Amino acid sequence: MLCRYIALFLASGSLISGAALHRGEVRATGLLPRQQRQSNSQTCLDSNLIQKASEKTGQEPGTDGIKAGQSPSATDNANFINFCSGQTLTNGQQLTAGSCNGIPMGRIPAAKNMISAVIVNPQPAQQITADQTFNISVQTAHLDAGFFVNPTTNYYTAPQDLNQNGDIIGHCHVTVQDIGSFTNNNPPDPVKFAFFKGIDDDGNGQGLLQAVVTDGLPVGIYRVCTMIAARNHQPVNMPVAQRGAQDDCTKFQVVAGSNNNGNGGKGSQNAGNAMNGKMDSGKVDGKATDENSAQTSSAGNAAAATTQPSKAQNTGSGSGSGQNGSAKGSLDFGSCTNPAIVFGPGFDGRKEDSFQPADKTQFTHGSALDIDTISAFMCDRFNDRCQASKEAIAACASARGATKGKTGQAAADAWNSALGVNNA
Ligand SMILES: [Cu+2]
Repeated sequence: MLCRYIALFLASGSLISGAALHRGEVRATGLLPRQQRQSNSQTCLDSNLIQKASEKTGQEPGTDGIKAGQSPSATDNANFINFCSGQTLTNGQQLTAGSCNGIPMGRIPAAKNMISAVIVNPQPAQQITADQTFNISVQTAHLDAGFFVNPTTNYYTAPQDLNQNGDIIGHCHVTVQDIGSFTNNNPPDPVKFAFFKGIDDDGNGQGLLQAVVTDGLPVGIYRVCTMIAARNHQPVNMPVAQRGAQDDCTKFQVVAGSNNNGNGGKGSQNAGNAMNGKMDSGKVDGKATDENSAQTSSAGNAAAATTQPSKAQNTGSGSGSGQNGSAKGSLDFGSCTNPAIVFGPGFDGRKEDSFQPADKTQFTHGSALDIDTISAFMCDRFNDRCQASKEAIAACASARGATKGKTGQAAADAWNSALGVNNA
């Protein structure tokens, strides 16, 4: 349905392209019956929403900011509402042959709400053992994470939107590609990736998001990047061009066996060979049509796998004092990846602040007003469901001790830092 009488609204009175008219219909005359106007109004652009800037190329003499070398902008007097006319519409699908999407960009955050991210794990050049489950962790700021629409039917079907704090509502993807060597100067083929995951939860509730790479990766040199998105999977739009990036990438190495040091060079040499055939190893076939295809189902089963992030793999980099989260990864939580507790308002519809597990999938417990209820439950889970290590179970008990006499956020902080999942 296209608006048939939009010309009425255009101050300039300019005509809409003939394509906007239904075949056989008479061009709008301004004499349409009232009833018909009302039924059409949903598909008409309000006249006060027309952005006049789109009428100009930006290269008109005397224009602000004009410089040699700039391109003229395409123009349209009606917000490009019919831009996709005659083309394949995206219409909610991930069309590998390409398409045209006519959905508006939506709400743009203030500069103080711009998204930023850093990959916490793996660290740059970190060596990870091949074929062993590990986590990709991303600390984000100003992303209201955990909002992830159906990627099969609603890809790009709605504009970017903001929450009540002005932060973009959406989620983060992580994508891992084999790059052969740390100094590879060839852009990797985006169709090929070794691991991909759209992270559909809000992690620890404080911006720390995780994806489990179940059964790890083959030997190789890899690049991992974030691709932060609004709710309908579109790349996020920011208010100013000059800024720090919203995404992060880092490069790391996957090495064979348990030997950590000394064989680094060998590992990189092997990587070149390992690269061939990796993509048809069955780990990932680069199926690009389904957002969370390759790894979502296995990530969902990660409860059955063992996660051992970065243990003994930090080659003397930073176990320094007071380093935020320095204990991270030093405890083996078994199949449970995120034993953090969060404190705040609105859990389970509560008005008052309360505690709850950051990951309610792994720790299936509702909110509680006292941390003890949650922490006791979680320590039980360490035992029976997560099958955490003895050390982690002991740490759980002492983390409960650490919360004694504390309330609110201080109690949650004490718990999280005792378990090395503190990232506030
Ligand atoms: Cu997505």
